[in-house]
Amino acid sequence: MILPFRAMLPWITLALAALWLAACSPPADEPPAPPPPAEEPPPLPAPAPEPAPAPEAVEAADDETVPAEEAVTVDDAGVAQVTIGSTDQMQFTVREFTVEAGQEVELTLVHEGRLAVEVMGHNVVILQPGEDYMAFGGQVMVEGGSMANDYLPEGMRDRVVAFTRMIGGGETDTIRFTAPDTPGEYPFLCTFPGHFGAMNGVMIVR
Ligand SMILES: [Cu+2]
Repeated sequence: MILPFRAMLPWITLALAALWLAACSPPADEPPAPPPPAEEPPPLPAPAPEPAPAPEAVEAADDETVPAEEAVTVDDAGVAQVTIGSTDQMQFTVREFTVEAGQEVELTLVHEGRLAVEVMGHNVVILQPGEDYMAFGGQVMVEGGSMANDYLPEGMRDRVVAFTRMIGGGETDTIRFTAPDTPGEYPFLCTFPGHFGAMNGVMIVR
């Protein structure tokens, strides 16, 4: 049956009131509304950026060291040709090379950097076997090493097989000497103050 609107009004009002009550005041025995769902988990962190390339200095030190077996070429006259690079990062590019006992050796030191000799000077000083390059390098200053004597005091030169002069960025120095007749390990170093800890190597005579 169809009631007139006026007759339905109280019911409608009641129903609306009930809805309003239900919406606004949940029954006491109902558990509290669950907390709103947790926020969306934060997005995964973006993939880490590519690591920055290592500074050139470090790469140069590691990548440009010439293997001992490639450090020497023998020319038509039988002379062992050795080129040792040196850098503004205080590194030798050759840390070991081998020559024959009594062989003629032509050794070229190249300063591949740009810094002046007073700041980043390098030389190659080859010591007698049994010498300790750390002890020798430390003694240079005690014995009066200076730019004037290429950081190789006169009184220490009898402990040396051969040596280049001290050079700065862009310079080279070539020396020629006869490899000792005694096979063994002949340490070499740069005698510029503070360099011998990083700038050292060994000439092997066989
Ligand atoms: Cu040096």
